[in-house]
Amino acid sequence: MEKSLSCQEGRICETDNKELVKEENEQGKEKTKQKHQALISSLPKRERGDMMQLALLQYQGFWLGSEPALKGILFMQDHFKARPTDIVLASLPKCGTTWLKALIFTIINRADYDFPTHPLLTANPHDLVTFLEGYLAKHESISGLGALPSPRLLATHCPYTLLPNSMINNSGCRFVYVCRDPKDVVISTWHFVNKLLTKPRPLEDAFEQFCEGVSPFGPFWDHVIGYWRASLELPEKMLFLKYEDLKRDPFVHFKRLAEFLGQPFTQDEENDGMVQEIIKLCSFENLSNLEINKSSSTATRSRFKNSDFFRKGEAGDWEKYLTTEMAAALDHKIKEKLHDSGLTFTMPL
Ligand code: PAP
Repeated sequence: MEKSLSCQEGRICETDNKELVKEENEQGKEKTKQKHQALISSLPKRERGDMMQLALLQYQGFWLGSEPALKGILFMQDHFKARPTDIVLASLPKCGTTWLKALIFTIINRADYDFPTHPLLTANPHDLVTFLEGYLAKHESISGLGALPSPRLLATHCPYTLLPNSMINNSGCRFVYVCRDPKDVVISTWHFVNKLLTKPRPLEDAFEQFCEGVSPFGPFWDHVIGYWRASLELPEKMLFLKYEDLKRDPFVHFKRLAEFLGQPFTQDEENDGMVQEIIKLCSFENLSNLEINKSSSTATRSRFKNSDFFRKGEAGDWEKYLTTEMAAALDHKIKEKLHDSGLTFTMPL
């Protein structure tokens, strides 16, 4: 079965035209731009290695990953209107975003695509799911989002407390949040950022900053705790997942995910091996070996190559990089920060 992918690329859709009227006129846009620019230049900044564009900006307690990300979030707060059918994947960078984009896309569209001709075989997961703040920073307009047919699958790194009201108060709009052992997040982020630097950054520097709370969209603990608490308060609105759980037992957790998304696997689908097929299609081994993900960069993310989103795909790779003391220090910090929340990251692998 075939379905046009252009829906994710901003084709105008008549049924949603009413959302387009919320756009500002040119004069209003210019004013907003100036307001955002003034705000951005007043914010505390922290560098990460020798590339200025990678500097983090502190806004309302969070270190937002780059100036465009902040612009996108500000634009989202001012203009984004959630629909009751929206599905939003939220995460900190390097916690499993690429994997979950592939998975959720596959689960919710499984009636439309066959495995041998599946879109994931020829498109990177990031090109199948709209990254909200990236899209808004680039387009400075919500009309492309208004053009997406429902249910929209969107992604964000935005901290919970900075989300637009319409996402929080909209009873239908659902969130899937994925997080990961912070020790693996440090290592994964360090490798990723080094790809852009002319001189690799000492791991000790990156580690210290992370422990200080200065990491993209961090502090790590404040980001996870915002979504964790929301998942406890509103379990039907927020599904909180851990990368390590998905790695350990994909069958159980993919079924949970499908149920949460309102599309549980039927007994026939299970008997036909549908869950296993999805596990295989979205696996690190499969996706990272596809031609599309081996090297090519895309128009939407020219700074990074598709292959940059696939490194090891393992839980516990930090052991090869962090000393016992470093690991213990970060574990201690996380325990201290999360102590009364019920959330832990000491999971058996
Ligand atoms: P992003 O937020 O920048 O999109 P994200 O996808 O969250 O990054 O994280 C990338 C990590 O997920 C990488 O981890 P590593 O550096 O420890 O290897 C990447 O390898 C891993 N990853 C990507 N795709 C998959 C997958 N299909 N299954 C498991 N892990 C994956």
